[in-house]
Amino acid sequence: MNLATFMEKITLVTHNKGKIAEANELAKRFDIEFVMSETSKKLEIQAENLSDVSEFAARNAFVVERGPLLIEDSGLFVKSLNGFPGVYSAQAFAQIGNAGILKLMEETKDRDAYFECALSFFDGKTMKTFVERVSGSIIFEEKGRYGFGYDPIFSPEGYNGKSFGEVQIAGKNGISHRSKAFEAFCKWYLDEKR
Ligand code: ITT
Repeated sequence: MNLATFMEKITLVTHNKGKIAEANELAKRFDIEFVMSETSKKLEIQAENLSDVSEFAARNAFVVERGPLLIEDSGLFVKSLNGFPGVYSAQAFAQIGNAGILKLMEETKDRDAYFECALSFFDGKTMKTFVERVSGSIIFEEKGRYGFGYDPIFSPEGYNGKSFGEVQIAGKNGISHRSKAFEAFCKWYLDEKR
């Protein structure tokens, strides 16, 4: 007899394998698996907040996917930089990277920052977006070999200066912006299906 649990598969349109890994580690307890789309691309518009970016991208990807999908847009918001890189996080990471952010903050005492995640589900009719944050600070040097993006320079509240780059996926998922958004999505989705 096959006792394998039935896993619900949902398309996540992203090119970022780190996002898929974090989302799947979290979603396994809901018997949900996120599958990277091979057919569509996330089209990112320039907007003032992450949810506008993710909702636009979700509608756009649906034209190709023709089925239920998720898009996730995240960003790092640094208080002393007036919220930069924020909605420009992907471009800033590509252009100046973690070293560039640290350089911009060399003389800065106020290190407050947060990560935000906007996760949008769209099935052609229903658009549902979950926005979550994790607060913390920008440390003074890159630390750790786990995670991706800005993880080596961000220390969440209560971590005593340890960066997200120094913890494995399960640890980051205990408090991250992404895990909170995906958890809220999984609960909502399973509830909707009942
Ligand atoms: P997709 O757009 O294909 O989903 P991406 O990596 O470009 O992948 P975002 O636009 O959402 O994703 O992310 C903007 C930037 O913020 C990008 O450079 C990410 O590496 C970084 N980022 C997002 N979430 C992060 C996290 O949890 N930890 C560290 N950096 C993160």
